[in-house]
Amino acid sequence: SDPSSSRRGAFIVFEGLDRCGKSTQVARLVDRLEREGQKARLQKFPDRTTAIGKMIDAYLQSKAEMDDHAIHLLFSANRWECAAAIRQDLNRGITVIADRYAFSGIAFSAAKVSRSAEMGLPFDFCLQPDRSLPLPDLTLYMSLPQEEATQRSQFGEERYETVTMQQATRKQFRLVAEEVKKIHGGTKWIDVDARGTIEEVEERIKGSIGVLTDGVIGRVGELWV
Ligand code: 2DT
Ligand code: MG
Repeated sequence: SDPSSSRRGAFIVFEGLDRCGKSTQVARLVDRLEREGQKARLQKFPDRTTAIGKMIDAYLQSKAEMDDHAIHLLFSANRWECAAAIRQDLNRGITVIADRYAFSGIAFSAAKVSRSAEMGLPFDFCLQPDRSLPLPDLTLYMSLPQEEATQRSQFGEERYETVTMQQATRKQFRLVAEEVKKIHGGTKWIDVDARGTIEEVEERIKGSIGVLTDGVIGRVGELWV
């Protein structure tokens, strides 16, 4: 029998702070794969098109207020409502490229400084709702020094787009990376230098992904399990 039939699509996640070039690179990668005749699709998180996504969108635009725990759970629920389709596509041989995932969920929520306490939500609390979601085969963390991120362009108007919040989130992303390496091993998370031109960064990403987009052998794993 055809050995390639046992391969499934790869689940590749892009993470990073605002203005690191994530969305540009994700779009270019999906374009390239399609040009090469591979089956690939983009999955944006938050997916603002669903009913839950619309609540998240209102919150991010400060059109709605919400308890920190409640919005954290909505971000996770937004992933859960897409989880079955991701798994199904992977098993059909489609490479799924995600623009943000559970790691943004943890880093941003844990970075919040509430008025009542000097800390964000407890790290463990932030981790739990995403437990057993599809496990990314690779997470590319696009790493950009704060000064360079600030130079690239002004932040937008959305909640979290402040230097204070970005710096706190940067620290939490380090802890998230440690957790991924501890639970899932060192090959699942790669820091990519996001400095330089779009083409330079694209080349680095291509090198990090390697042959993953040719397909993966083995079942889709479960996050934090
Ligand atoms: P975009 O600018 O990429 O649309 O993200 N966020 C994202 C969270 O706080 N929790 C999550 O689970 C996810 C996926 C990061 C909008 C903002 O939402 C934050 C930035
Ligand atoms: Mg944004």
